[in-house]
Amino acid sequence: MLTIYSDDHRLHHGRCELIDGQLKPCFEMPSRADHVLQRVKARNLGPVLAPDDFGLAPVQRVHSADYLEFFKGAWQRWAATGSEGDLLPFTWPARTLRSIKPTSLHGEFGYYSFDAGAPITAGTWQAAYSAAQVALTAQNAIQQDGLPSAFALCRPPGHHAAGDLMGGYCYLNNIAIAAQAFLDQGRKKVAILDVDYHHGNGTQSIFYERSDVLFTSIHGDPAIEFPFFLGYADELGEGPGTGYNFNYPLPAGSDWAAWSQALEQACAQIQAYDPDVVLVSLGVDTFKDDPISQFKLDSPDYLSMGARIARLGKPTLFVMEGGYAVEEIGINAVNVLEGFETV
Ligand code: Q9C
Ligand code: ZN
Repeated sequence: MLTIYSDDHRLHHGRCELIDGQLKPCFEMPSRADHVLQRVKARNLGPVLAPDDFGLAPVQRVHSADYLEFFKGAWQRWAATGSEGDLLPFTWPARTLRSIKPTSLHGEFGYYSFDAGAPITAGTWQAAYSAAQVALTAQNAIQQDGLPSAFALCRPPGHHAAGDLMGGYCYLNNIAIAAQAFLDQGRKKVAILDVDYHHGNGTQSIFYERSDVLFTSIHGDPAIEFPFFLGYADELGEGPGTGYNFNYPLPAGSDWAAWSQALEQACAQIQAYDPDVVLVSLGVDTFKDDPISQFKLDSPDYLSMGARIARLGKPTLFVMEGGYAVEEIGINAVNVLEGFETV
């Protein structure tokens, strides 16, 4: 399988996040991508190529112009104040407040984010831009070159980012950008399968009112898990999108036996939809030793996951999302890809 990868991910390295009342080093760190790349090479998965540059137009198909302008310029505005720490938001337009856009940097950041988990550093824009290009290059390999599958080794991840919101370590929604590119290039129906431990709230919201993108997600029950405010089973889409959104929230402690049952249901929905292509939000934070998650998948389970996805029989684009057990992230992610290729 072809892998697309850019060293630019290294330009994004947040210092710390607030977790359990303490500031701890960011779980979403550069070594994550390094371990995945290392494993891709160790297993001879296939060629590794740098991304092409498709520019901002395909990114603008998913994210609003004002959001992109804010994100692109935020670090310069912050640096101009003489500040050296990461730029972090800390006030949001929650209930009883107005969803208006203030003019100050921190006001605007609150407007364009939903949590404090997406720090902006000097290189965050460039890293996120390149990650989107990684996804677009892998998409192009399937769409233009006719490859049956490809792996976009994106970092930072993307599935929590909505059209004009960052959060949950995500800035640009790489998989949504790739999905939209398929549609813009003539595909009629695409299905997204989100297997990250966390609900892909950004991806869901981007396509919630549309029938040309089927969104399915298996994740920790948002009643007890981030992102808390989206990802419930009764979210089925709206308007023309009604019946094209399926969430499978699972309890803490879910193992492969429980998880794979939800996968069967998601695959049945995808099969019934009969998409032209399948895109997989490949998070491996479902792993039993993940430091911020509560599922119990083991490394061999990821081979089975890949094999099941392959049996859908569709061109498939894998897009890297979460996974914070850094030592095992490469084994687990590449197991999905190798399991896919055994079918
Ligand atoms: N108590 C992705 O996997 N906060 N994002 C975790 C844990 C945010 C995860 C707090 C988790 C975001 C792409
Ligand atoms: Zn996750």
